[in-house]
Amino acid sequence: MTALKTRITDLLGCKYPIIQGGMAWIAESTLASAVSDAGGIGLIAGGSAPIDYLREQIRKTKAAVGDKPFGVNVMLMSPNADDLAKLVIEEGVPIVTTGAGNPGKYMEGWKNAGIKVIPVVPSVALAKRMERAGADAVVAEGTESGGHIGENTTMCLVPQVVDAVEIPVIAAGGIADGRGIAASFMLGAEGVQLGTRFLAAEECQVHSVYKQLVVDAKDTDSIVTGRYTGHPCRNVKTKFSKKLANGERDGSLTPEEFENITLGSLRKAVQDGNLEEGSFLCGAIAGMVKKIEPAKDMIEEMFKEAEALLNQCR
Ligand code: TUI
Repeated sequence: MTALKTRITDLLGCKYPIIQGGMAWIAESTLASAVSDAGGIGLIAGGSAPIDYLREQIRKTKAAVGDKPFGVNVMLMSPNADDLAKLVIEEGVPIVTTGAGNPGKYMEGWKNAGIKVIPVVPSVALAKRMERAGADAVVAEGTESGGHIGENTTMCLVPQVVDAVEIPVIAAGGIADGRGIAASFMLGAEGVQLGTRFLAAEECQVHSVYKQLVVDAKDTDSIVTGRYTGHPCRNVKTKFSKKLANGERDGSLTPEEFENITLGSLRKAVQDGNLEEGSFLCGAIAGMVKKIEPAKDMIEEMFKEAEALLNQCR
């Protein structure tokens, strides 16, 4: 069986049209290298750490993957986004994805440096703006995703973005197996981005408490908090996230108090497995993630299944 070839595999030079989500505090060189080595695109999360640490992560990944492609996600709400935008150019990073904002002011510099730029977008309007600004592709990310989310679902957003732009579209949000990949292709996507499934990769360095929460999650175990702050976030349901949701609902937490309590909560989840004060971001598909295994096994199994399903439709 041959791997699915699309404009995304051509553009990025990878075997499989799959990108690992640039999960803040989570996506570092060990996971990124494993995904890229397996034929996908591994991403390093930029924005959750000091520039020198990220430089080291980029160099480690480069050394591990040789000439295979990898990327960096630039989280645009990060206070060091400007420095990160320069770093990816200095370090010759081949692919940049962006999240949580409009990367317009960095586009020219990145394109002049030969970087393939793929903004994550939650709407048709932003997808069109990004195409006009010179994006090579977009990730259309549905509200099923973990972390900071938009409002529209993957099922509704992806085909509308596909219809609105000429550049290739990568689907994200609620995809964790070959069926999700095949469905994304049926909606017109030419690639997929997965975060939650890779939380359970052997190479993912999150605390074991975090991995176990994902593996144990059932369909109703994700919850969205923080809508009233303007930065809604999807998390695993825990005592902490339920307390936040209640405080938001009954008005006992002001948006400012909410922001203060959640400051640093992602680090507390990822590094300390702290159930009292940590935000364990995950997508709505966590209920389907049941096994901790190497990223390579996940990717190969998912594409075998997706290709078989898509062949049935030919
Ligand atoms: O960025 C993500 N997911 C994330 S970022 C993150 S770290 C964080 N920490 C605290 C507060 C907020 C984030 C955790 N998860 N996904 C991509 C994504 N981008 N989702 C939604 C957007 C987005 C939203 C608005 C992209 C562009 C946008 O544009 C607004 C504008 O300026 O037009």
